[in-house]
Amino acid sequence: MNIAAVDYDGLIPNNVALGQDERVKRALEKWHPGYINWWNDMGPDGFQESLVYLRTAVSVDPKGWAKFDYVRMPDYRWGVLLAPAQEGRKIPFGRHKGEPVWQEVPGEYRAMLRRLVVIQGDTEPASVEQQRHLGKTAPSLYDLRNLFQVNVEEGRHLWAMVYLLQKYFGTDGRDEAEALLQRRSGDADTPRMLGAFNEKTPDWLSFFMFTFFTDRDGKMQLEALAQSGFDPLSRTCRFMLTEEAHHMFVGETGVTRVIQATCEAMKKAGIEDPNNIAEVRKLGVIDLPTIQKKANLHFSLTLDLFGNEISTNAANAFHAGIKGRYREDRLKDDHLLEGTTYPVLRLVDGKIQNVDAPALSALNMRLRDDYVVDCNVGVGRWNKVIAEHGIAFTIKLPHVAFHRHIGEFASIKADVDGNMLGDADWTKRRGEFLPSDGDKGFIESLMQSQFEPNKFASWIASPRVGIDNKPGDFEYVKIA
Ligand code: BYC
Repeated sequence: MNIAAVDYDGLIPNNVALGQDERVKRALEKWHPGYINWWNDMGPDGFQESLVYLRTAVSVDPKGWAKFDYVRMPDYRWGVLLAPAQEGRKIPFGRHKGEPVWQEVPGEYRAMLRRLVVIQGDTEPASVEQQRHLGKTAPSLYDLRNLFQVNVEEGRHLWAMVYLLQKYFGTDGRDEAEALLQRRSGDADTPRMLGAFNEKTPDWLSFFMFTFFTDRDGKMQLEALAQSGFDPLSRTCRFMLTEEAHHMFVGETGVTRVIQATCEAMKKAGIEDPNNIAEVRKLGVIDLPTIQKKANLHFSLTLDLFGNEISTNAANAFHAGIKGRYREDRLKDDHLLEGTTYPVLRLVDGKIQNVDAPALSALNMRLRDDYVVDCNVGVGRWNKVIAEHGIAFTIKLPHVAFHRHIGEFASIKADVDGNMLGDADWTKRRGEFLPSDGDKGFIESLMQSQFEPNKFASWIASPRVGIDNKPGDFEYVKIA
């Protein structure tokens, strides 16, 4: 079969020859109604009958894998798509380095693999749940469409993980697939597994920050899993990364456009001081210090997703050949990491200090460091826009010890520069670093829908180009 082409004949589009795999096909068909019920209950609120100009994967050929058309979201063809197999691929790291990749789950690593697949799977529906109320306050039809594109693709990523569970993990996999539809973001009794996925996404600036920062964690984790010696996981993640790129585009350009609207309005009104918050807000745009606070919040929440600084889980997963480093295949070392060290920021004698730790135990940190580098590239592009307007303000990522709930720094309070604060100081100064109730209230007051083609809310600039090269007045969503 031609792996690049996707079979659209059955209920579940796929390029994994589901038609010849009766057991898995039946299992997925049985899971399908529960998924659609979940989508109808927890997916975008109020737009299920609207026609949305969405891309759907029709191939896994990197040169042309998607087609665009109007679709009602519940009719979106969620499918199972794996990147093509690389012939002769070998396990790239760990104790099995150089052995042929596994096509079945090795018994000894079953529990570890299942846990990773379940955690990855859990984040996908969680983000859809977090974003379900945003449609009603979209700043434009263009943005509304992008939100829904992200949502349907996160739904597809859930399918990707559920396929792995159903195909390779027997009864346990089936139970885990069910549980993925039962947990709910923010629910007191059955929350999603990782902290950041139980937070609210209350407004569009949060959505853009989330897709910039948290989807980028998704990219890093998927890149690490794409290196896996378990080939079906690697191929699944490789194709997910193709879709993920658009999500980060939505985040990066979204925040850029917010910054641009602010800078343009300030220039027009002759306001030079970015800290003149009251005057800037009167212009119907979001002041730069508040944008900084939102970045502080979403960056710090996302850092928690990298787990503990020193992690036996991470060491075991690497040693086993299950989860690699960011772009492991491009790194030039022995890919075993035994006896080597990696510098990790830790809390030693009450001070934040760099300590050399065994490289295997420090893998979460290595991935987090790569993540911070990647974030800074995007932040640099935001700052370029501010500089082009001649405004003296620079957005900075806060220190990694700031506002943490997982790992070394969960036990302390620190400011955005990494200076430790006592509880009283923290309480007093919290509003300097993180959005205050007043900031939240102001942002909320701006969140009014703008559903006329080619019109944008005051607080966000129009995009440079349309999706699928459509002209500015294109009706990206036909609201029903
Ligand atoms: N919240 O040894 P440690 C995405 C737990 S985003 C709650 O450091 P490890 C997306 C941990 O589970 C990417 N608990 O853990 C983005 C463990 O508990 P148990 C999602 C946490 O395994 C936007 C214990 O603490 N994918 O795709 O080294 C939209 C010890 O911790 C947290 C993945 O994350 C936390 N934040 O690292 C849509 C990839 N952190 O098992 C989608 C798969 C740690 O001892 N996951 N704990 O009871 C992993 O690779 C790892 O499990 C983690 C944690 C990086 C999450």
